[in-house]
Amino acid sequence: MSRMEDGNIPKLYEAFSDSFDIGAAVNPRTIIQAGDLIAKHFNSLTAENEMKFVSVHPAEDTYTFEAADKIAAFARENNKKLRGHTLVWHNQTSDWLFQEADGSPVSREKLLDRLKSHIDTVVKRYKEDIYAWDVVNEVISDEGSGLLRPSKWLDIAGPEFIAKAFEFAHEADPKAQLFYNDYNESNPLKRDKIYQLVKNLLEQGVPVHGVGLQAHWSLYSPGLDEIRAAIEKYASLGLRLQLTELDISMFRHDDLRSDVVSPTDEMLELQERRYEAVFHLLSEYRNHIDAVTFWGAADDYTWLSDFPVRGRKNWPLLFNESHEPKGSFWRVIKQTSLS
Ligand code: HXH
Repeated sequence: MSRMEDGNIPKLYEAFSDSFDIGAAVNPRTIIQAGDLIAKHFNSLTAENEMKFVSVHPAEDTYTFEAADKIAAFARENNKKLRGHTLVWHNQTSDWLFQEADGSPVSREKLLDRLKSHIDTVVKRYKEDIYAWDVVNEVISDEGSGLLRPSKWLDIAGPEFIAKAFEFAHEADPKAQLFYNDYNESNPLKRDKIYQLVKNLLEQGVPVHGVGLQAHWSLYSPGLDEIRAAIEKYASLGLRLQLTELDISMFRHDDLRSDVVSPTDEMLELQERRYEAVFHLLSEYRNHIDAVTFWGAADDYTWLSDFPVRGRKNWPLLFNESHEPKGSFWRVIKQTSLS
């Protein structure tokens, strides 16, 4: 794509300015390698990994904010909104948090004290930058009738760690919008459990303001009817909704082939149709949805090129490996007045 041609490409976020913000997950490499693309097309950013517990708080007395600060500075310099991701999670969380110096488990009280201190430090640091936090990520179990996923959080603190996290975050920044965030959010069984959790929190007066639908989808699932039903169910709680980590994988979740080295024409065409249908649906629910954030910017770097098959490329985003708009980009733009 030459610089001249770039002038004819509408800015993605401007095309959706009547509907919702358009975000991208970024990291210190992508803000350099794809900085122009990110600055042009997205008006909201999320740090892919750099604000997670293990990244900012590797030891009890050590906070490491360099990478997160770079992302916050990039957002500030380019007038982008910033979402915080994530305060409480069972992954990418430092082991020290759950242990005494001798390796024995900490008491409930100590774990909750540490949680408060972590949330206070991180949320206050980015108070001027971050308008919304994913406070609790992925605590619902995928299968079976049990509500909460087994975790050290649950073992040590009991289910109240969830409400506590929202309360601590609200105390640290009363203006921040606080989200519960999860994947498989459109699966009916998990959807109903997420709904139940958030409803219980609201009934207890816990400060939860939104549900984040991660939206790690594929060409094949979930169905549009399931996405619609999930949006309606979460919206019925009176909360704001965001798609927080959207990507559309070329592979079914149980497709573990490792010999596909470039997207086939069929994959690209199915993806175009899927993105068009998804954004058509999202536009219909724009009164409930405040932001749609992609989990990446362009296909040259996506976490899906390592998950679930290490080293297998995937092409889940709207811009190709050369940062050019894909057919899917134009189908998404087609939903808007800028087409
Ligand atoms: C997200 N998890 C995280 O929120 C984000 O922080 C990270 O950068 C990328 C993705 C999504 C996810 C959840 C579970 C998972 C893989 C990805 O693993 C399983 C998925 C299905 C069934 C079992 C495990």
